[in-house]
Amino acid sequence: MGLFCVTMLCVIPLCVAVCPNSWLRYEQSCYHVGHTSFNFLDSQRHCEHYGASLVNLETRDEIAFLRGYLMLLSDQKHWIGLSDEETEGIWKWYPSEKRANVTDWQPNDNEPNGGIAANCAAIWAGYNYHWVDDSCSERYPPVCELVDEQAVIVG
Ligand SMILES: [Ca+2]
Ligand SMILES: [Ca+2]
Repeated sequence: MGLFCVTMLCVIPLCVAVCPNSWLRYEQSCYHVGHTSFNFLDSQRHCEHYGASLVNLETRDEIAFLRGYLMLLSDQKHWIGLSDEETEGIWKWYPSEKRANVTDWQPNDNEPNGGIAANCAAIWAGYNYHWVDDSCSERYPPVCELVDEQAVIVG
């Protein structure tokens, strides 16, 4: 095996997907910080255009990685794939519907505090890159995540 991997770097028996241009590798995923602003759903569609999804932050390490990266970029505000649109107060990753088990809400302002008017989550420089809930119709650039198993393996 391995020899037929075209878009993969292969260290037999392990194939590591190469991230697309301008995407950043961390652990088993590639990340893309968007520059164009969209509402939450159009942000997800924008990520899907790359075969990716809005970023899902499942671990403390992944949260810290992305927070540090956005700090470096000094970017203002980005959608992440977290929503409580379906049930108020129950925050789930989009589109997997998995409940968030670790979160990074801004601690000093009682986030998430927007109730039914704010059902989507963003990372915001104004909160030192912690999370804020916001109206899903607001427009911010997305952070997209391409998980390795989502990558197209050309065989
Ligand atoms: Ca992830
Ligand atoms: Ca809400």
